[in-house]
Amino acid sequence: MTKPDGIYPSTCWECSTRCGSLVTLENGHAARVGPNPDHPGSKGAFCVKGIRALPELTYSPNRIARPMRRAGPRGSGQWDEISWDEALDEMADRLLAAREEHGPESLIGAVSSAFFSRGAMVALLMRSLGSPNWMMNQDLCGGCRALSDKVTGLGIVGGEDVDNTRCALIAGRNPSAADPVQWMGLKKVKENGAKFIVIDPAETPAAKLADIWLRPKPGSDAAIALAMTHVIIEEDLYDRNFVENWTSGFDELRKRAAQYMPARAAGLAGVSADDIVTAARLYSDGPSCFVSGHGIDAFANGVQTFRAFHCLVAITGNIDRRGGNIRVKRPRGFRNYIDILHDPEFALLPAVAEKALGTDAFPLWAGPKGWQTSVHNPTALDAILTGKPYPVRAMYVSGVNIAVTYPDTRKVLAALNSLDFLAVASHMMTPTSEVADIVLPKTTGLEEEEVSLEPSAQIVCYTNPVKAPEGEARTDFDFTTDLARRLESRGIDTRKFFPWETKQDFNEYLLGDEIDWYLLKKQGWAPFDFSLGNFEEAGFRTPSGKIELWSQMLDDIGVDPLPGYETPRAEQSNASEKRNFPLILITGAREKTYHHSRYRDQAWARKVSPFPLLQVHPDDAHRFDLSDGDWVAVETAGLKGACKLKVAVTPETDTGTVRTGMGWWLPEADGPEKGALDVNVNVALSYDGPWDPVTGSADTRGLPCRVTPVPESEIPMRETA
Ligand SMILES: Nc1nc2c(c(=O)[nH]1)N[C@H]1C(S)=C(S)[C@@H](COP(=O)(O)OP(=O)(O)OC[C@H]3O[C@@H](n4cnc5c(=O)[nH]c(N)nc54)[C@H](O)[C@@H]3O)O[C@H]1N2
Ligand SMILES: Nc1nc2c(c(=O)[nH]1)N[C@H]1C(S)=C(S)[C@@H](COP(=O)(O)OP(=O)(O)OC[C@H]3O[C@@H](n4cnc5c(=O)[nH]c(N)nc54)[C@H](O)[C@@H]3O)O[C@H]1N2
Ligand code: SF4
Ligand SMILES: [Mo]
Repeated sequence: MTKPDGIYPSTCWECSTRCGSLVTLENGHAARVGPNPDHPGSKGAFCVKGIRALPELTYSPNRIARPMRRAGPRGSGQWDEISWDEALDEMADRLLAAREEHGPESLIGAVSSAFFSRGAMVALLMRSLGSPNWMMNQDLCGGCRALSDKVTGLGIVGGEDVDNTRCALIAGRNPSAADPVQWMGLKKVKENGAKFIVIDPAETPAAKLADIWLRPKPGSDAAIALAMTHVIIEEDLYDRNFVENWTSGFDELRKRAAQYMPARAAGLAGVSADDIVTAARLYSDGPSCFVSGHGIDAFANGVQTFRAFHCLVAITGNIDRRGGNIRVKRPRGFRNYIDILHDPEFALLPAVAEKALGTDAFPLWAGPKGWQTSVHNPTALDAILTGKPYPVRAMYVSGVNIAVTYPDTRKVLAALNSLDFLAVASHMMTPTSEVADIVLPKTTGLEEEEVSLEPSAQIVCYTNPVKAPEGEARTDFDFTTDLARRLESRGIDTRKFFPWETKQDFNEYLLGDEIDWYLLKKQGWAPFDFSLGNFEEAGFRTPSGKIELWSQMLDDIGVDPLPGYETPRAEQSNASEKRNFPLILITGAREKTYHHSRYRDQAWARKVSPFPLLQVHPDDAHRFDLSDGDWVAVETAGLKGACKLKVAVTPETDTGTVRTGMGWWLPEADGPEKGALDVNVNVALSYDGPWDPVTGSADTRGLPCRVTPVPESEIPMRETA
């Protein structure tokens, strides 16, 4: 129901930064969305996606208004609008038909992460049908960081106290584009005298402000972190007290780090040894805050790279102190979505849970002991295509655009097209929903209620459903529970997994008993009590009960228990590969206007960022005879396909390294792929490995590539839409 006109404190739900917002309702219309200056988490920071993209998405003529059923051949673009009853009954029948014919594990879900409530809904729906299989895209996102954090026992993901730090170590992170709150905080502490150490092959806005900027070869960061560790130990700059009381494996780490003398690491990473030494001294003079990002995650050595940095954070005692990396705190009784998935009450029988695809190879990632209990995506895609180790025939996708955001677009589309049944919940038609059998219309962040924990500010945030949904859109909670009830009436015991009647019940269940609901709703956030450095009381969740510099959990699965460096992918190439693929590709550089594949139909965004760009260093432009504005085809050594991008000649990227974004497709283009086979960088990437031995992450950066001109007749777009 639309609320009376007025100004409502809420939380922007477009990304995991969760800025505090103020939504103005005028004549029942969300006329303005803007920052909430009184919000203790975001402190008035906000971005254009919250101001422009969210309301525009909500009122977009492109929004899916009603459930739809495919009316022609798959991908033909022919749809019949149907009622929710028809859509959910058909979904229940088709999922049960696949289950009957091929077994419960032939059903699979897909979602972006368990961070949002839809993640829990997808996983619980699969479980209620007896399937342990659901994909999430965290192997491509923060999965390596999360796993390293977990096996090391830190619990610091999201707890960067940049506001109070004296030194920020910013590695593989471009906060100016990715996170306005973090970026505002960083700029402010810098003005107040804090130091920046930036490790990034690109000259980002943070690198421009840096006291020391290390420009490594992509994928070589572990060498730098280990060398910094060596210097800090050798020069006795570590926190002896903290190490003795709260860590294990220090001697082993010391010996490992001693293999990375600054001169050697400098050679491996292509940076200066003096800079490594200066960075180590600066970082040890804390409190220092490790600010990490996707640039050192999501690649085949991501966990070991993060382990090297996480051990550095630990031996300098920068854990759970002001200005350092704060351990995640929670209100009493609070549960996040991941807690639900690990709660025995919602568990499958062990024999069923262990069937999750990829559990054998990646037990700390997939299956019952896995980080979020999901599957290894490439193994799941292979199962869909080959029927091995068992058939996977029906899929439910919610809140992820996998035909654009997973590597190897052709393979992903082949897998989706081969399914017996595909249902997709989305706001608008995407390359993923175009090949569905049933499409479900979703509410936006102005139309649904969400609660979530903000670990860096120690508050709980509230997203206020200020207006009634457009058309017949419903929330993920609402229609998934409805579907579960329909499955129940068909004889499946889904109630155990969906005990809540309303979203409000569900949110109250998550909140526990400390948070004041009234206050939360009224001001859009609520504080809770917490203390820093309570190691005695809270402990560390590792086998030894300490921070494990030498990791028992990694040793148990046959992975190096100490952080290690591995020769980057591009340097492992043989001579002929180096000749054929002379450049190194970085993907994923964020654009302020877009959130991954979202908002690609919004005119203002396309005006600001009209083209998918490939940054090329002036030296390489000269070497390969490329000019600003040329259209080129980028192919990687896996030879999966070619992505067409427009050259931007700039010294922002390093010599020998070309850098692009991600998420491009063209809502206005013909065919079900809508440009996903043309301008989407994932068409050129492989998902077939090498994989990180812990998370199964594939390389989305550091890839050997080549760049060739695109003939005039094959240029995919002329100007803005
Ligand atoms: N506007 C906007 N904001 C977003 C998003 C969005 O799509 N749009 N997405 C959100 C999400 S889900 C995520 S995961 C984050 C991602 O945002 P970030 O965590 O900042 O990640 P990236 O922009 O992929 O990469 C950060 C930096 O890593 C560098 N890099 C690449 N390879 C290497 C390497 O080998 N070593 C080092 N040291 N650096 C390297 C890149 O040059 C880049 O400057 O952004 C979030 N915020
Ligand atoms: N090559 C390469 N690939 C990458 C990356 C990279 O750097 N390089 N980055 C990776 C990273 S870090 C990430 S996080 C992923 C992002 O991958 P995705 O999660 O696929 O990205 P989005 O474009 O945000 O897709 C979200 C979709 O869900 C819909 N949606 C949004 N909110 C809701 C909701 O509440 N309910 C439902 N049902 N639908 C909703 C949106 O309309 C949109 O279609 O991409 C990964 N892929
Ligand atoms: S950074 Fe932008 S999109 Fe993300 S929560 Fe804040 S305002 Fe919303
Ligand atoms: Mo991400």
